[in-house]
Amino acid sequence: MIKSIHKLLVPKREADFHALVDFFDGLGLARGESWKGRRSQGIKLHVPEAGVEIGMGRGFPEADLVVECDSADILYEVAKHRGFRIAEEIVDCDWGARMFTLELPAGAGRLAIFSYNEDWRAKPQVGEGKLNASGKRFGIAVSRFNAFITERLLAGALDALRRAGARSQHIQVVRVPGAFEVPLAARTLARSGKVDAVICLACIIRGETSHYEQLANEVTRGIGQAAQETGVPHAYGVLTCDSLEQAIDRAGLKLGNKGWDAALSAVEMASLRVASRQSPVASKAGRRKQEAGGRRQRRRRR
Ligand code: INI
Repeated sequence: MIKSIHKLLVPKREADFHALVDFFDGLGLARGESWKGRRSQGIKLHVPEAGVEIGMGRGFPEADLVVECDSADILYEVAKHRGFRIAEEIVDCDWGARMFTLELPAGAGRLAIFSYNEDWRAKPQVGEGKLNASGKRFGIAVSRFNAFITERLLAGALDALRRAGARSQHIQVVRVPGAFEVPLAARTLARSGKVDAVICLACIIRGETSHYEQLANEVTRGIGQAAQETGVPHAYGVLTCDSLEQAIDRAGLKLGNKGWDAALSAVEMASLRVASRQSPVASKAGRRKQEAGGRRQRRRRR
């Protein structure tokens, strides 16, 4: 499973390093994992979607990186305001977009920025979350039973959250004895008003219990009910396997990591903000805290 793709920029001077970080930060990319060691330092700056585009023919921008945004005109103003070097002025493209080009700091190449015109694609009104966790808070309820597996699920979930831009201090982990206790811990996290989504991690193995079906059904039902009743998204990262080998495969080896997958679902659902702020059962205190948190965030963004 491929997890990410990044354009690598390695300037020689520290000043250029900071200039590049400030540049992408200024364009609104989310700061992700960073490190500073003896030999090197680095930081990842994320966008909700990335990939490789292969094209041939005419009409492509001459750039080392291409960014699609909601409004190229707004970013153009931002770029001018910040004194970024404009290589090509903003123009209408014959493929239904507005586009301009910037010189990257430190001679690191060129960046083309474009947005499609409103009427170019008849878009249906699709509500869809983004894989951007910056500013979002997460709760993780994880079972200690089969810790050999669940700790791998937890590591996968934390890795996914950090890569999506969540900050460590915005992630609260609660450990419980077994899968059966996960729904209650998840519901408690959801009702605290301190999280935008909850991730539930556990591992139930058929060979280890005669009441496998009942346990799996109850845990699934309990997590679903906690989500419905609190209005806070709950991601299901519970492995139900026939054997330990199957569990190992789904916890980071051959078949990916279910903790990672659940965390990304939580990020997407958190960004959808599904009615979690109008939960009918969330405690009054929790609601007040959530509302105050929302006001603080809005003030910070302005
Ligand atoms: N808990 C698990 O998380 N996985 C299992 O496979 C499991 N088995 O096999 O029984 C399990 N049992 C413990 C259960 O979740 C509760 O913690 C326990 O019954 C106390 O309430």
